[in-house]
Amino acid sequence: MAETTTFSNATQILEPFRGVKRVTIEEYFTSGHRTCQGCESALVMKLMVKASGPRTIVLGSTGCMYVANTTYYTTPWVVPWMHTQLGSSGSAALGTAAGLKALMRKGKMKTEPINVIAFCGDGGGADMGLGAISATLTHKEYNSLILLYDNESYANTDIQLSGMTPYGANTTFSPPGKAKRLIHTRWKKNMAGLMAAGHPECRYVATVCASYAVEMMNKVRRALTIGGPTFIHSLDPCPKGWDYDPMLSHELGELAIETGIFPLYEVEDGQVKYYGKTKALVEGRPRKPVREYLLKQGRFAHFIEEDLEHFQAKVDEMWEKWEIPAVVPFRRLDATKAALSAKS
Ligand SMILES: Cc1ncc(C[n+]2csc(CCOP(=O)(O)OP(=O)(O)O)c2C)c(N)n1
Ligand code: SF4
Ligand SMILES: [Mg+2]
Repeated sequence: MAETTTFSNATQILEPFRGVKRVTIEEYFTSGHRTCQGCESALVMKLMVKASGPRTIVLGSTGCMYVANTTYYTTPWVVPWMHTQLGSSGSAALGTAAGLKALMRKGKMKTEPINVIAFCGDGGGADMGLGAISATLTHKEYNSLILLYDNESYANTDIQLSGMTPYGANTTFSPPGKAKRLIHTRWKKNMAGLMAAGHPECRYVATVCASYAVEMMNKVRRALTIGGPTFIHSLDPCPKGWDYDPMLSHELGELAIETGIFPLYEVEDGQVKYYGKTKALVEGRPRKPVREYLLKQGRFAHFIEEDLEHFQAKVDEMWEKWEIPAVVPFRRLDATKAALSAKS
C-alpha cells in the first residue's frame, strides 16, 4: 500500500487495522435499529462507521438502511446522519463535501479533516442514482466515499427486482410461474467495474463483503484516506429477500466469494489488486460450484439443472474470458492481441 502522506487532498489518515485485535472498540452505529435478524447491511453500516471514526458525516438514501435505522425518532447513529432522496447519494456526498470545504475556506468552521460517506442501496445507487454517483466521481477536488450496500433488491418496499438482482431470482416482480419458470433473465450489472473503468479521476474503487470484516473496514479506511471521490460496492446477504435462515448470512457471504460470483478486489490509481479468498482463486484455487451458494436460498428454489448450469457458465465466462478476470468484461480482438505481443 502506498504511503498515505503523499496524497495532497487526503482526508483523515486512517491506518489499516492490522488484525482483529487492533480494531477499535468504540461504536458509532449502536442499538436502536429495527433491521431484520441476520441483516448484513446493518453490519456493513456498523463496520463502515467504526472504520471511519467519530469525525464522520453519514448521508443515506431511502431504503432499509434509512427506514429501519431511523424510525419513530430512534436511531443507532452516533455520528451526524442525514437522509437523502432515493437517487441522491451522489449529490448528497458532493454537496456536503463542497459545503464543508466552503465553510472552512470562509473561516466559518474550524479547518479539520471530516469524512463524508454517502450510502445507497442497489435500487437507489445502481439504478436510480447512477447519474449522480457518476457525476460525483468526476469531481476530484471533493473528498467523499459512496458505499453501495447491495442486498440485490428494492428490499424496503418488499423485495422488488433491481438491476443488481441475480439471474433467475424470485422477487415480488419476478415470481416463478407454471407457464414461465424464470421471469428475470438479465445478468446483474457490474457496478464496481463500471465505476472503475468509467471514472479516470476516481482514485479508488473496491468491492467488499462483511463476512471479511477487517478487510472490509480497511477498504473503507483506504477509500477515505486517498483523497477525492471514491466508491465501494458491498455485497450484503439479506435473509428476508434471499429467503434463508438468518444464521446463514455470514456463510452466504463467504460462498459468494468462494464460488467466484462476487470477486473481492480494489482498483487504486488504475491498478487492479485482488485480495482475500479471491486472490487465492486467481492464483489457482478451484472455485466452489455456484449451486452450493444458490441452493441455500429460497429465491432460487425453483431452479432446475438447466438454470444452475447456465448460472455456472456465466460465472465461468467472467473468470475465463474477461480481459481482467471477474473485473472488466472487455475482450481484445485476436488481431490486437497479436499486434501488441509482436511489439513487446
Ligand atoms: C423517487 C422514489 N421512488 C420510490 C420510492 C419508494 N422506495 C423507498 S425505499 C425503496 C427501495 C430502495 O431499494 P434499495 O435502494 O435497493 O434499498 P433497500 O431497500 O434494498 O435497502 C423504494 C422503491 C422513493 N422513496 N422515492
Ligand atoms: S429486508 Fe434485508 S436489507 Fe432490509 S432490513 Fe431486512 S435483512 Fe436487512
Ligand atoms: Mg436493495
